[in-house]
Amino acid sequence: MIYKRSSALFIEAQKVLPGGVNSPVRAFKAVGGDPIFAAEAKGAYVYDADGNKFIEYINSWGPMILGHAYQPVVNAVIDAAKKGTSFGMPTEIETEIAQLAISMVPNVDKIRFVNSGTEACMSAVRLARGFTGREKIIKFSGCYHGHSDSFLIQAGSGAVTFGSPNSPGVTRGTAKDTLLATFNDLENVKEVVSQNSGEIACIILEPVAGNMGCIPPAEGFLEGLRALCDSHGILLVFDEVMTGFRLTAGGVQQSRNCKADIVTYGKVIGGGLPVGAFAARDEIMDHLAPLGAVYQAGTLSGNPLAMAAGFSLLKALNENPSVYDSLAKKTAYLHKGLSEVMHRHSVAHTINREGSMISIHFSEIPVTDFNTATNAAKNGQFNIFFHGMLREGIYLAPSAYETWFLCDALSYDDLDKTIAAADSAAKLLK
Ligand code: HOZ
Repeated sequence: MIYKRSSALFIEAQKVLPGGVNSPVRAFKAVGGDPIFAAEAKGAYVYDADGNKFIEYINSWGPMILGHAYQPVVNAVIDAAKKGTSFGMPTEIETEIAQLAISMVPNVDKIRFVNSGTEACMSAVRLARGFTGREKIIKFSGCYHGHSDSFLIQAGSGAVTFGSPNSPGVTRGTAKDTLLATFNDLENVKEVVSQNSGEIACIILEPVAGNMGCIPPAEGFLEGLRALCDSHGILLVFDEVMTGFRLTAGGVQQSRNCKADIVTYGKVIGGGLPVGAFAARDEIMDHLAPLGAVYQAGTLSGNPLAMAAGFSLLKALNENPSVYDSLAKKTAYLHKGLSEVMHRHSVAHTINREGSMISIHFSEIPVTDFNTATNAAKNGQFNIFFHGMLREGIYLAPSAYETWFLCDALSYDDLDKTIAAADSAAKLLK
């Protein structure tokens, strides 16, 4: 493939944007080479600035669950834009999407819309602190909750990809209130809780981790956290920015039958426009301004274009719940195909999958937490595989720490092409 135009665009971009991008992972620094500039996308395919076509598994890092440029979403955005792009006043569509979202998700009474997953998680923690009157939080190494200061401690995603899981700029004062625990290790969490008895406002986690590759929770882990929180007056916060409305309509709360106290959303809930949200029962949400004293606000929160996009995507999912089954079957098919390829070429690997999220770690030992994910990422195999796949027209997220997201626009023929591409790429691996 020729990337002449993308390379030229990257040269220009670097003069005016730090690293040529507005979000670090996109820069390809982790995998080497120049980033590919997207020009347009439809369904399961993205077309770059040089006209190359890719079957892709980023799907805007999650939102495009029904594929790119999904017609009802496009129509909703156009219709909304014609009526005005932002008012800074309440609009009817905000209540409509809130009613719909709440009806799809278990255990929440009210929802507040913001502009990103980062904002949602940042606000959820403030709410947890305001509600409990406590200051410390527990997060898990390798979980990523956006880039607000409290979370850039052993963070996954781009933060670890670029070697700054603990970012400079985060003050010691902030860092000391974030306690770290090991994902899937309940005993470790219990220890942290007992060492900080009465001081912890919340435990926040991605209940299916997606920022150290895909790592599902071990049997009993979420239930154990729930019980621990209940016995210590701690709020359990599920960051469902990736998993919400994706794994099932009700997210991990529904699929794993485990209730959280506050849930954060992003990605699918915005239909590909900048939307985040956090939701909880009335007794918690009513602490939020203007009802309560915990402050949170935003000029573009509940933006009519973003709400229209999110509403039409949620509506489509709500009206056709079989899409989750279809996605899970496609993901299982891909899993099987990839696994056969890796075995055929004797490549040490672990594939983790949950619903329509999947990732491959080039490790022969199970990948269950940040340490095992990091050990797998270190061997450089992913980068070779990534470029091998790209050459075959398959666009994966450019980091060993990111999850692949499937969209339902993918056909079985696309999946077969992906498996065939993996067969070629696996030949390059040691
Ligand atoms: N941190 C995001 C993935 N987990 C990357 C977002 C982007 O670059 O668009």
